[in-house]
Amino acid sequence: TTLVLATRNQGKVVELRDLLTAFDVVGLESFPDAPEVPETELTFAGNALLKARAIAAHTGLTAVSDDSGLCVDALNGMPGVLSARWSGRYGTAAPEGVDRANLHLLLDQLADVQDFDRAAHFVCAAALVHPDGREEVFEGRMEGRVIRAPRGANGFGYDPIFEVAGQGRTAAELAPHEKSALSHRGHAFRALAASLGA
Ligand code: ITT
Repeated sequence: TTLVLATRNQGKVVELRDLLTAFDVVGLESFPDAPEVPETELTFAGNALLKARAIAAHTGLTAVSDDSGLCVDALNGMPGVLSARWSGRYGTAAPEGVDRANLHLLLDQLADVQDFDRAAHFVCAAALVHPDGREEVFEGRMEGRVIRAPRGANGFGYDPIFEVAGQGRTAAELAPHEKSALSHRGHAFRALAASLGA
């Protein structure tokens, strides 16, 4: 099966290629005219479906997408589906700069939040849309807490400030295979791969 990765986030692409080795995977760089899809839904699953449907329709191939984010208990689940757009920088600067701005905004917002109240979890919705219109969504989740200063150089996005439950290390301190074994994205995409018989 050929799968088109309906994402422009390079941090995701690296992890997804590793999770989908059983398939022939092509990236959006092969489709320069692919549409930008506004994320107008209020749920991870809704946004993931919007992205995969648009790319399946454009390419005529089976598309997979990832909508993900960090939900912080002390912020009533925010930034959640707004995780990429939280700082208002999205699309206006290089992705690493946007990630850094988002991460520091979150640290600022949690500055007065006590250690015991810093629980958070990542969510990933993995959508699978076939050109004939069949579609499915798989969700995965990873528990942890937001620490006070970044640690670690791996991964992307909020990884350096997210200490993974039971690990004593941030997601950015895990090796890539360790992160995938535990992560929201790993759980969601292993289920997606299994549904395709991998
Ligand atoms: P596409 O829509 O093109 O896939 P995007 O970057 O816009 O890319 P999202 O809307 O799903 O993707 O935003 C995901 C946000 O959640 C973004 O700010 C990420 O940095 C963050 N995020 C998701 N998974 C993460 C992970 O495993 N580690 C750290 N941050 C993560």
